[in-house]
Amino acid sequence: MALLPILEFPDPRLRTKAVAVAPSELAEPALQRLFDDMFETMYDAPGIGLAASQVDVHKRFMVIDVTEDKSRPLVFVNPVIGARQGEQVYQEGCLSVPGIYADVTRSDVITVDALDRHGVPFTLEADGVLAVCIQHEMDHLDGKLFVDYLSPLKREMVRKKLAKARRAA
Ligand code: GNR
Ligand code: NI
Repeated sequence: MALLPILEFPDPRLRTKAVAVAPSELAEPALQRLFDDMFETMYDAPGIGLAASQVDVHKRFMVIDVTEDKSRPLVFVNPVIGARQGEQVYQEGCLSVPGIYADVTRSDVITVDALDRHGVPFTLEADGVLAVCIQHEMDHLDGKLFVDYLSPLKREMVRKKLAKARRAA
């Protein structure tokens, strides 16, 4: 197991659009190890989700666990949202935008189709923070960050704040 470095805004690699995983890749030990390393990295951070894009792997998968006791680790490979209902506002953060929090409006209830880590298809209806997290991670796979929902001025303030924090560190 290993902790992986997480790319941080405004790293241009975070803008890469991830490509679909071929189901045969799921038989590769290296990819299974990467899932485990992503869970370890996410739990260590700590965070509730981590997209492959954030660890500079531009393939369509993410790991999520929104429980307090790490009891529901979920892997989503090639996720697609099939249905959405309503809206919710949630104060989001992101491991790639450390220390920044902002309200984002997203769908309230979603139905997502994906493969699990072994290539078995599943459908999940999600609401609340799980629905927020799935949408946040799927944005990463498309090269999108939650700060993109802010005004350009606020996004520039975020960039400067992170640059200053890095200089201080
Ligand atoms: O750990 C995380 N917390 C979080 C809180 C509110 C909305 C979304 C998230 S996801 C984030 C981890 C992360 O950056 N995933 O990409
Ligand atoms: Ni994020």
